[in-house]
Amino acid sequence: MAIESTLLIVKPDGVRRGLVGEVIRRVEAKGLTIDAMRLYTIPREVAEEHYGEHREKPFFGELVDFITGGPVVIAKITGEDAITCWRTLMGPTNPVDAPPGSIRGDFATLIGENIAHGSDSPESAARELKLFFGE
Ligand code: D4T
Repeated sequence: MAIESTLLIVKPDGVRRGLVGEVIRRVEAKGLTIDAMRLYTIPREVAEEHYGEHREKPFFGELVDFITGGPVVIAKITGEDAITCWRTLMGPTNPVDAPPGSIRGDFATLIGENIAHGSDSPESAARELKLFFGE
């Protein structure tokens, strides 16, 4: 158990569908704190760095096109085990496997349009918060 900060992104599909309020409501209801938040259109080079681990994957081009294709909401959220808490609120990456009650389980069917992002480790959180908030 430790106080952590992590990166939250409401992806372009979530913003387009008017789900920002619903996502943030769940984060606040869980007890996590929003330290910073803003609407942002991700530049291509930032998206390519963010998803660098997937550079060789067949879905990389589509992934970058998608995440840069409209405004997102980025937030720094903090709390007890915030990295795991936020990933549990989202549910598994593939919405088909995500249980009802999770964000992806309740609102998505496609792996390429899965509403939200969360850092997957303390190392990723540090890297991603620096990339998006410069801290
Ligand atoms: P993000 O980073 O979007 O929160 O996703 P995850 O951390 O949950 O999952 P990930 O890094 O494995 O995948 C990143 C991103 O790529 C999309 N994706 C993934 C896809 O379009 N097709 C695929 O086959 C996979 C594995 C979805 C999330």
